[in-house]
Amino acid sequence: MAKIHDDKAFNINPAFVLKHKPIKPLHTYIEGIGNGDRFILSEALTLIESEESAKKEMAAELVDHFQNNKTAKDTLRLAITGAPGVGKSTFIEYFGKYLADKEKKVAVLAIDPSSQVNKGSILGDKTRMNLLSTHVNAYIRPSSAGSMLGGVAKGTKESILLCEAAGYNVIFVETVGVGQSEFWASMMVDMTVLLMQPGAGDEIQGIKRGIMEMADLILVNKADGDQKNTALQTAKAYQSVLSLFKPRFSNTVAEVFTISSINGTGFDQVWQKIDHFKQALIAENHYRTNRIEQEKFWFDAMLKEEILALLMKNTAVANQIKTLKTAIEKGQLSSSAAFHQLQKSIAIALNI
Ligand SMILES: Nc1nc2c(ncn2[C@@H]2O[C@H](COP(=O)(O)OP(=O)(O)OP(=O)(O)O)[C@@H](O)[C@H]2O)c(=O)[nH]1
Ligand SMILES: [Mg+2]
Repeated sequence: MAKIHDDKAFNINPAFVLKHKPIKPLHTYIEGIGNGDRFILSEALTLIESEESAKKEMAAELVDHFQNNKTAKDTLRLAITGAPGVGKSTFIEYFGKYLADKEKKVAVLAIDPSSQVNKGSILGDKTRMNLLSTHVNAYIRPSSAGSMLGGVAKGTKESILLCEAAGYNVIFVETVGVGQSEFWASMMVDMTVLLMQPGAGDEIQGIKRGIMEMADLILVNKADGDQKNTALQTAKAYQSVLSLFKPRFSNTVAEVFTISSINGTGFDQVWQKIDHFKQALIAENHYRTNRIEQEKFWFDAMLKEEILALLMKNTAVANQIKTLKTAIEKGQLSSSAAFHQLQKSIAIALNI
């Protein structure tokens, strides 16, 4: 009976059961992922998201293994950004299906902001992607937004690598669409696609110039029904704005197209553009160098984020921080004087 109950729980709520599964030996994950086993892949991605040190270590070994034994070649990583409600999930679902029907192996790493509230245990309808999730060539993983680095689930970058090792060659990353998440997402992909609504100017859509500058392709979505002509005009307006920006890579040009995600209009043109973009990156060796630059960027980002957590593990340092904060609160110390004192303790702790 208990077995049946477990199976039911597995179907309803995969995250719940996976969290409690014991860690398997490294070779089981390596072989499973290498064979494209989705269940093993899902378990491995859960290890990446875990806060438990044994699981984290196993995840790091696994990521290391695939980083060093590049089985995946010529994959394409795409960030899909844009304001809330613009149609990111819809685009990924329909365009993903379009690619999966063409025998591309599509993985979707959707970042579900609502999972921060319910701890990633209940997948919202929005991230379920029913059409795509049942496709034999697709894999969908709504990440928990619980542990965030700059608005993007911390493990998303590693998750991309494992999906590629499992044979997926087009990876979509859907951003939360708030704050800095577009920037962080663009730092883990080869190409950034920005979706826009027909009609509204960029100030109305809350899209900042910086986000437009990061885009390699702008798609004015919902170019169907009454909105079709407006979408065409919007695309023209964005195209003229884009011409003011320098392309991100020397031999690429950012463009604006209109599409309808629900009708699939414009998908051929979008795919052609994406494929040309990738070929252009490969031709100039940007494809590889950009990914290496990104590795350096993430190392720095993690260094900044993690170093404080590491220091706080030293009791003397942690206690002094507490004491100094109290002194600042009482107006006895300025922040720079306090930091100066702290520097000495850190130097002792690190033996430098
Ligand atoms: N008419 C039309 N509606 C669309 C199209 N694409 C998306 N929509 C609708 O727009 C609404 C929002 O779509 P989502 O895909 O959830 O948008 P999103 O950008 O993922 O939203 P968040 O994840 O909340 O930021 C839904 O009601 C969709 O049905 C389209 O091409 N045409
Ligand atoms: Mg969405």
